[in-house]
Amino acid sequence: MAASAFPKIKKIRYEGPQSKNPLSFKYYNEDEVIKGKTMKEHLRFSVVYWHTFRNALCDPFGVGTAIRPWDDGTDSVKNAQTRARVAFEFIEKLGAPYYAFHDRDVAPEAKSLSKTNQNLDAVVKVLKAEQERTGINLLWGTACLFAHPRYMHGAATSCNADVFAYAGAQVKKALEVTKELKGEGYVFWGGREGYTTLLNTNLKREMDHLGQFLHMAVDYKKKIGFKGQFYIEPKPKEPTKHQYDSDVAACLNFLREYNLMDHFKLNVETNHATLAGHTMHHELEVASAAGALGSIDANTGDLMLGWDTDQFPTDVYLTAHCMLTILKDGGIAPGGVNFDAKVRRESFEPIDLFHGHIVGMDAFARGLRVAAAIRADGRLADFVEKRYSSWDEGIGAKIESGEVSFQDLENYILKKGKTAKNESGRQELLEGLINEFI
Ligand code: XUL
Ligand code: CO
Repeated sequence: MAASAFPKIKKIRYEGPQSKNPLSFKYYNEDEVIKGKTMKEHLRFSVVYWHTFRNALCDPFGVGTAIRPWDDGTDSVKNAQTRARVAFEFIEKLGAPYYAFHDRDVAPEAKSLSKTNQNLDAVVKVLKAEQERTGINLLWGTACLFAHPRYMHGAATSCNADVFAYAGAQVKKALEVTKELKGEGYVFWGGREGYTTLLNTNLKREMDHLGQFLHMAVDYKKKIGFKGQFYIEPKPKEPTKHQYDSDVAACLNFLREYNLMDHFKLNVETNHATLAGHTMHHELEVASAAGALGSIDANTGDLMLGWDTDQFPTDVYLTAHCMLTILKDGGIAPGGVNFDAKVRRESFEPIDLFHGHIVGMDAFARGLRVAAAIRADGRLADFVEKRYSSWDEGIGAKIESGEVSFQDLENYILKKGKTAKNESGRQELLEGLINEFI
């Protein structure tokens, strides 16, 4: 057994809102039952490998600041194996039940694909042993199809057919590895699947290729008997100017157009929603309405900044809104609340990784408590139900059942003379109602 990477940190425990211990949960009490499920089952927290263990915390103006004593500065398989053990020590002490990774986060890329796959296998062996030792599971796997220079023009949407082939081979292996680790899902985020200028881009051809690529993934999933859920993760821009999977509505349209709806749900990320000019609440509701709400990448942007800052979520209004939709949708499983979040460049010490996650987990635990209480109270849902009561009988019910034409509507209105009185939307009152619970 290697030396502990966090020797001074014990398992993080729930101490309640009165506690002043920063290394404790104030709201996340994993075994507490809320509406028939424990908080652990409701929230299904997941730690991401890329930000937590691979992000050096650089920005466009400066080098990385992160102090990660377990990294020896080499890109060796041995270092990657050590890091995997450190990752599990961290996740175990934090008490998150899941993690997520890209293939290239966990193991170094070599000169050839076969050597790269060997590297991956060598680290997957450690991940598997650590999963068995700790009971921590893989929420989802994915392939990094955007960092290597070969993917400069995209992966499945590259103008270079060989690059499409390489990406297919890479996803094939990533699916095998995800299955090996009993992953509960697999994410496709279209890293560079988009364009920076239409002057050099055949948009239709690129989108067709992406559709074909995803069908090949579905076929391979069936072939190897991988039962996990496939997700598409929408994002409007960054790294490209325009991404094909720009928001939930665009992804749903894409999935329908290419006949993929039966095979995918959406992994909705907060900072991606805001970059698309939407709230997270909006994106979750659009996904839920289509029966396609799968999982969430829990983070937040900074509304004063126009890029993907991937901060830990701390705003209880945000988490309460997320949990209202998630509870209404029947829960997030087999997805989870995945912290696709990084500490700030100034928060460079290993202990900051704990602070970021503890604060994020507590913010979601509070959001869950608030949302469950609002639902139990019932006034919000009642208000919405009553607001639409004109659709429950009379002309409204007839329209919904599809029995009426424009001619019937004209006859109805001519006979009735004027429409029923509109009622107030009571937005301020409802905002006050939410505040009663926060
Ligand atoms: C990028 C992003 C990715 C995906 C996985 O903005 O969110 O980390 O979650 O590829
Ligand atoms: Co993400």
